[in-house]
Amino acid sequence: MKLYDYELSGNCYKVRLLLHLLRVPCDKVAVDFHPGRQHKSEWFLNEVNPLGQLPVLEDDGQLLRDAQAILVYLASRYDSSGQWYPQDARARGEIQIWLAMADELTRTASAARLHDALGYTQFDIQACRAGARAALRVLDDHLAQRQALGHTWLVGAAPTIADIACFPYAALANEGGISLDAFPALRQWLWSFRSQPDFIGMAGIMAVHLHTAEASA
Ligand SMILES: N[C@@H](CCC(=O)N[C@@H](CS)C(=O)NCC(=O)O)C(=O)O
Repeated sequence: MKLYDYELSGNCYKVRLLLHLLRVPCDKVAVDFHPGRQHKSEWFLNEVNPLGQLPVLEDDGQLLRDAQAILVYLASRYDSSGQWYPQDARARGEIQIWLAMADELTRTASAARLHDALGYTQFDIQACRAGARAALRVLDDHLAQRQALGHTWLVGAAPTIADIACFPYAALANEGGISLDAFPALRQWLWSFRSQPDFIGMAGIMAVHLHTAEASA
């Protein structure tokens, strides 16, 4: 298995995270997204992804693009526990809502981050930030209702690919100039997500490893 990957991409990170959680070994093909723009090269457009986007997964000779599609594929194929993409029509319908939301976060919060961090000045930064805040408001309202009922995750009793898909660009929103101060339920969820025992982070997203006094002594 091969992942066409860029270290600083939140969309690539979601895939790396699920691969890690499922203990699926995968070779990484580093694509020079910035400053090389290798994802727009003839090679990449012709042989990897005509949309010129990362991530792309290659497994058993099949090329899969789109982070959310890859999460569905990996969980369906490699998660024998069924936790990450449960076999339940209602849960799957709800998960799909948040997979679509993850793409909305890519169009808004991720674009704002590319603008601020990598100088992608072609984006309308005010529109990106406004769109991101609207998406984060929907997430925060949903999570506030869930938390009031004693739930932690977006769907069901355990984390699913819905949480993985929405997590990175919510966690990195500040890198696009978007404060999370107005989204307390979302911040609580980010903390819970980062506190999972098998969690791995990326640049800008740290794991929370809670140590007892005994463990760290
Ligand atoms: N819907 C796609 C969007 C992927 C995406 O926008 N990836 C970024 C990197 S994080 C990219 O390749 N951007 C280049 C472009 O859109 O031209 C997904 O979820 O994978």
